[in-house]
Amino acid sequence: MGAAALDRAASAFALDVRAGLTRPGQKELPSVYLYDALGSALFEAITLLPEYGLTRADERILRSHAGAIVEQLPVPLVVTELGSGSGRKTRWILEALARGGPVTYYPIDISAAALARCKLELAEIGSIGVVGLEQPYLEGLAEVAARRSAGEALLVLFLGSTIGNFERAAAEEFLRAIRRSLCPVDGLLLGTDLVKPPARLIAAYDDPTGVTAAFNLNLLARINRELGGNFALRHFAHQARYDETRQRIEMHLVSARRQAVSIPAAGIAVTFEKGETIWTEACHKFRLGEIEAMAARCGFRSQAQWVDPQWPFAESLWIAG
Ligand code: AVJ
Repeated sequence: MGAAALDRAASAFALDVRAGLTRPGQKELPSVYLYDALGSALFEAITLLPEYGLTRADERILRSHAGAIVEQLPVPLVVTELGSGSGRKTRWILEALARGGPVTYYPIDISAAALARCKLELAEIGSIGVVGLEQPYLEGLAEVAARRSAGEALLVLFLGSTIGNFERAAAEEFLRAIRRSLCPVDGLLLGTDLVKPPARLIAAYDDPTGVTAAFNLNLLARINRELGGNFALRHFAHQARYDETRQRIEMHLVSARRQAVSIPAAGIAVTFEKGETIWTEACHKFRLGEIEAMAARCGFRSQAQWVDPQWPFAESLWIAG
């Protein structure tokens, strides 16, 4: 990132922190800011926790069904992914496609570091060209759609249940925006975590080793590092709640006491009551029928669905129809 872009990004963070912590009622911070370098490393550690089965389920489905998934799509096919992740899950799809000839893969991510790691991970697979796009998802997708040549179909990957971080209405708005970049015959492979017993979900988001707690608290540490804040991390505690009506996990940071915090670069001083929380993330869970209905409302045809038996998670292939 150039100096100007860096300033812009830093001030967007400052503005969002300011807006989220000064709003009346529930204080909140956008979950995208959980993923700085340390937060991303902590999330990678989360994916190894025995209690957090989501990422392994996602990868198991892709590994076992990559052939069947790519068979549903026309060739030649260009693949793009919203969020490059580590490239580990995607390799199964790319390898299946590469058996039929050279493939171009466009990971889209706002993190240059994530794109670099993804390139490295996929480097040794022959006949796959990796072109990283350091852009927000929809801008990157528009770019990929513009670059592909006539006669090439596009497969968009949106894995890991990242869609679950959006409020339900915003999720559909986002899926409709994806649809607008696509042509009929293009596909969207959407990963969604499914509803499961609350105790299992709580264990996944409040693990006994405290990795998820560290992931959550790192957001306050990031505010201290980047915005000069003076959060005392010891006086906040990680909390995972399950909201049955909204079918979602919510992560909060609970203030252990009445306290004041100042964040100079955001131009604010904030007070917290004892027990007051900052809401940091929502992870929506889905039912199978709900996913099909969502496809229809967003301008897609639900073509096929694969579910992991060990950890209820669905991979859905939608066709822009
Ligand atoms: C990366 C958004 C899929 O919602 O499960 C993991 C993030 N937060 N543990 C999820 C997360 C706490 C994760 N996603």
